[in-house]
Amino acid sequence: MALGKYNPEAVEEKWQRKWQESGCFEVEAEPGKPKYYVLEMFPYPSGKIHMGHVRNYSIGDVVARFKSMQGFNVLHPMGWDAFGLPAENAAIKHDTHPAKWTYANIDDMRTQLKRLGYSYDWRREIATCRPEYYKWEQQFFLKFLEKGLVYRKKSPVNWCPGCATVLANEQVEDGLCWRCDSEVEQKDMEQWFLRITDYADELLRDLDTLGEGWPERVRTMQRNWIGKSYGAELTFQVKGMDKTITVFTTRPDTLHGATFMSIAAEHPMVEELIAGLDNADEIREFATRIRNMDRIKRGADDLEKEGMFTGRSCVNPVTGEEMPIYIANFVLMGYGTGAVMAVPAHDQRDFEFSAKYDLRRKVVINPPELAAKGEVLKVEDMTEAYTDPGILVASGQFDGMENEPAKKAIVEHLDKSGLGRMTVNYRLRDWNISRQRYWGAPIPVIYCDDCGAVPVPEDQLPVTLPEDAQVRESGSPLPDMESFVNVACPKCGKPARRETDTLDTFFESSWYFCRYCDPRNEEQALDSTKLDYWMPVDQYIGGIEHAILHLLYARFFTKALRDEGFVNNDEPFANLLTQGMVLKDGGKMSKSKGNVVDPNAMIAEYGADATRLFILFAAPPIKELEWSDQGIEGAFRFLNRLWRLAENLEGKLAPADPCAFTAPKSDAAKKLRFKEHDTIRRVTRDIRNEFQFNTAIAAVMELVNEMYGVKDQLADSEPEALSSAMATALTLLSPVAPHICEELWETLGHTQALATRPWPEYDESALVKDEVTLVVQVNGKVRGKFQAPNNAPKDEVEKIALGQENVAKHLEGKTVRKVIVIPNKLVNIVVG
Ligand code: ANZ
Ligand code: ZN
Repeated sequence: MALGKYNPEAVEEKWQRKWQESGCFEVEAEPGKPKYYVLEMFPYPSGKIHMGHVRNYSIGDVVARFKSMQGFNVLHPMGWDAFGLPAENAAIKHDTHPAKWTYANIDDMRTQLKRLGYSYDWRREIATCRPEYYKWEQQFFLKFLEKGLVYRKKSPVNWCPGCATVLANEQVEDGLCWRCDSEVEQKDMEQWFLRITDYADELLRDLDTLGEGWPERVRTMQRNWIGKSYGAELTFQVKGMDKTITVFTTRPDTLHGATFMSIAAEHPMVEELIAGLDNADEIREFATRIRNMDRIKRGADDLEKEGMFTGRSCVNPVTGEEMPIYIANFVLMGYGTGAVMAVPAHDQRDFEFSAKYDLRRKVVINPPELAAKGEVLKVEDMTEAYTDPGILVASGQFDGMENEPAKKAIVEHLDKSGLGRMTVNYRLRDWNISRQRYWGAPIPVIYCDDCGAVPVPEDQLPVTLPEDAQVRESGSPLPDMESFVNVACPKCGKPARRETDTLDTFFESSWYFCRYCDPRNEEQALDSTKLDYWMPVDQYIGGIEHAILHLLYARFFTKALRDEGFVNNDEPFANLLTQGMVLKDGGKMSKSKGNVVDPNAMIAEYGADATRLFILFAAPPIKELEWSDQGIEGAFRFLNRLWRLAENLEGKLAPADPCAFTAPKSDAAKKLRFKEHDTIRRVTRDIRNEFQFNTAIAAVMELVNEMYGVKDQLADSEPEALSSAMATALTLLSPVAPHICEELWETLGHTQALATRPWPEYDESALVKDEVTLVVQVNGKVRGKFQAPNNAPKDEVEKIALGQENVAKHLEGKTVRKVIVIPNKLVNIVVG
């Protein structure tokens, strides 16, 4: 069979069909056989794959193929994160149904992914918008509800007027909707929440156990998001009222310096405090304006501080001094208690606020360097708050204490009168899972006038999303769909109404990796035997943009499912790789910039192998990757070069195993054999070491070059050397460019597909060189180089070194005092 011209399309189509027919990527749990679960974050079925997808899935595919060749039972599934707003918006725009739009996109994208030759077990494909999938998360919802992990409450929510829906805090970016960039408003609504805060401590603690497997950057982001602070709650009496205000502070040591009080515009006591004031209306207006301000902006350091006096004061419990109560724009409800004791000398925000409203400052923490000189920091000298540690002053019985131990001492002192206690506070909020949208999983609850919110009985699941809905701009059609809404109360049988909110789509992506272990199970959500075998995911791969949202929810969900007895793992993802972005001309690819490279066009022109090769060769996976047209052409040229090499040697090569060649005769064969084994060593090491595919590929390219260099010499005399090297090159390159490697492998005469072959192992002894190069120095300066037999005796090496022409010149008229030989490396001659 003559090879002919390299035609990627034909080769790729052929092998994709063969892999599919042989089912070589279909796996089952095999207790006793080591497993490896590699997963790429599943895509939203937008309809078109982009370069980010190609990068993500190509990285995952090399890992999967590499591990499989290393003998692991590899689970490598793919599916669709199919619910969500874009489908609804697209359906509105194109006057179609979100389901139709979504399923058509899934079909398109599946075809595109298959065209790239990824080693997925396609039998396990899932789409989260199918009732067979979301049925189970409705079941989880009910279990969580029963346990109190899901609850309903009225609360200010982020409302996006553009999408007409509530957004989670994580979906608000710089005060704008993450999807449509509308300004997000605050609104009070009844919502369903998941008590992720119950797991705050565990989520924080386990970040340490994830250790090396997770990028430090991601762990830090999660740590900050959870935001644990140790502090205290202190209670203040309101003057002239039978009321108190409690604050959360991380600095109880500064209590003696608290000269006023700042409360949030949403604080429940605002009305009571201002009742009867002449300017009450003005204050109300101010509070409303602040409430509608974006929360992120309100929390930003550079916010222009603004406030209004409420007309009331409270009393500092340790100094007895009056503290006027202000409404302040930077104090947020929902963090701590929504009230802050203001210490303008030691908190920068309070400092700025006091400057604006001319409020008293009082120094209570003295800088150690002043204390050492017997001086005290003066308020007049301050241009900003002093926030560093120091010694307490003007603090009564606590004077002279260091501020750290003073925290506890002051809280204990207040505790005696019930006015203070140590607490821990988290920045993390409970997860709002209600969405007022159509294209999502229905929340399985029914509202009855008599019985309240009644869970849908489990045997009535799934609550199926009605398919006959007409989506519209003005929000979800569900509330107006009588056939969906009107239902009998499961408890008392009276007419009742269904919940019309759907679940946040992050609910689906929080457990899909579990479902892949047993995706077609109709009896139960998760089969523990299969789960115990496959979980956790050994290598998870996706974008850094999911560092907080998805990854935190998935970790939480795994723990919640564990506590319900569904899962036996504490963490879902043992190792995480966040791949870098694909850039063009230094910027992110985007439609508006017109710099989008369409992978389908690349595949059509150069083939899937060249596209994969380029994207893996251009940069290490975690780094940004700059798209370059020359780059993909280069990748294509290399594959052609490989192809031509095989063509050149057609008829000369035998179907050898990698490293089959062991007894070289000529120098050329010796060198080639060394290169062959050294390439295995390098490629294996580079893939193991943080998946450095770029250098691994470079090593294979060198091997191919070496073969070109010696092929004419060896083709007739020692063709076994070439057969062996060729087998190795193809095997090592096959995870990256699988189709062409399979094809050439087959033309060598092999009958077993490369994809199912073992990863080659190099022979240490093949890496021992017969000859080594030594450097000669005279008094530390390099004066020559020479070849010597490997591990030659010292005196022999010394003799050759001294005999070197250039060396001899530098020894003339001098006495050799000492010769130092570092075996196989260096000879240093010391002369005087
Ligand atoms: C008095 C004080 C004195 C404070 C001082 C700081 C320095 P972290 O570390 O982020 O937890 N605070 C409390 N609740 C707040 C709210 N709802 N909105 C805005 N600020 C709030 O921050 C805790 C500190 O942030 C608390 O400690 C409180 O100010 C403020 F020299 O209390 B501190
Ligand atoms: Zn009822």
